[in-house]
Amino acid sequence: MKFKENFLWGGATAANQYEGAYDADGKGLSIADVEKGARHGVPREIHDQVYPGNYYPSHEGVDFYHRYKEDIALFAQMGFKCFRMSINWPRIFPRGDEEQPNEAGLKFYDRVFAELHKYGIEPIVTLSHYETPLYLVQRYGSWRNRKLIDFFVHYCRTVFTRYKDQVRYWMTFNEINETMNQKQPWHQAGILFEEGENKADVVLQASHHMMVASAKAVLLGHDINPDFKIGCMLQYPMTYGATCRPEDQLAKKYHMMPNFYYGDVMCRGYYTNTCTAQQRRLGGTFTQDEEDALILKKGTVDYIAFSYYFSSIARYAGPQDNICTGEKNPYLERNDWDWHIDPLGLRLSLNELYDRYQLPLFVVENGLGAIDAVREDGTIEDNQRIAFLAAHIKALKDAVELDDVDVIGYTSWGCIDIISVGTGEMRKRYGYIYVDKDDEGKGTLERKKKKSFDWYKKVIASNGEDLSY
Ligand code: BGP
Repeated sequence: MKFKENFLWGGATAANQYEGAYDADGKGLSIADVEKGARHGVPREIHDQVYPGNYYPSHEGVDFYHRYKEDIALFAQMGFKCFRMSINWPRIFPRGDEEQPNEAGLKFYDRVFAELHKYGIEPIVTLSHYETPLYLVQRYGSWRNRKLIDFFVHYCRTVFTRYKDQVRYWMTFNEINETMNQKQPWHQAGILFEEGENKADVVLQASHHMMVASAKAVLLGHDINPDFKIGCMLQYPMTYGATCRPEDQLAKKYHMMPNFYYGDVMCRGYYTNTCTAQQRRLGGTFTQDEEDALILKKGTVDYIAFSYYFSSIARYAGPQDNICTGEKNPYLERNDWDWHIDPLGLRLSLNELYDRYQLPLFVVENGLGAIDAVREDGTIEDNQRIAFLAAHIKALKDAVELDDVDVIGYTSWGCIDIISVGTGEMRKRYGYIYVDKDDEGKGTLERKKKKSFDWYKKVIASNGEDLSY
């Protein structure tokens, strides 16, 4: 096997990190809009509203809202076949529970999709990428509440209908599995645990609602346009047992269970033994409506989109739940944010996912967050990024050519520098295109091509054959 002729090469972004214009043209607040900027090792503060005098990075992003033409023209120069973006949910439904959508918000995406199609670039759209309307969190308790399913499906119906001839590839919830992995699943599910609340119950209940919502969206989407391809989106944390001690391999299995929890339901259509075992491990319960089993069964996804940045190690540290992760892998280097650099881990991830689900895969996030220096002459020699991407694309190629894994496309993360989700920083850059903006939000927002720009252009032009640099 080789990369298919129509392999989808491109780049990926998310509205909350890219668009800005957080209150323009009737947009409501999303959960990202009340998150302050921070830095490596310092968690981002989450507010209950926008307080003057604070820096909230999403408010301006890097202003795609006003600069989409310039940016898309640059993507076209690189030869992008596709572009991953998200629709900012509260731009369409400012509170989230309205009957009527915000026409001005819809018009913005009309313009963006038209601009992409002008260059033959296929939009790949995430429906919910950390942009749950804040009002739904405050009024309804977010995904704890079953009502969110209807609000989400109504939003999906609106955008599916409006863009049925502009968008073919959709994905429902970005990194849905992080709902179970995070201390506070704020980004994924709009949830901060309340005092006295049973966290396991909340996570299982919210996850159930999100997975039912996703399945309903799949069914509805196929109804509106049978050509739609609707995927789930997972963060894939490639994990190695710390040693060949069998207990460490068991620790690896335990570490992966929360991730397969979502994959199994969304791809296979039911709570598998991995899921029920994981529910028991967490010690939580949740309620289901009678119709849910059938919806989950029928609304399985068409493909699996996933993000891959690094690998981890799991070590067995006592009975069952006691897995210790976070160890450094002596065989791998790390980036400035301490993430292991592991291209072979991508090939292994592709194999593990394909072996388990036999569904087409789409690598929708991968890349190196690094500090880029602009030289006096204005050039940016991001050699480290090129080396990272070349090695990862080579691993992807091996998965396709040697392991016969079915892959639809590859969109590297942050193809233009955008706000980091983890820290709100700008200096953690992923792009082929530099944006003049710093961690305090200052800068001209001017765009500049980095050295990787021409390199990626060559990769795309050769359909992944020429990775040389
Ligand atoms: C993923 C998110 C993205 C993106 C990426 C990089 O988890 O889906 O939104 O931001 O991680 O993370 P960061 O921005 O913290 O470097």
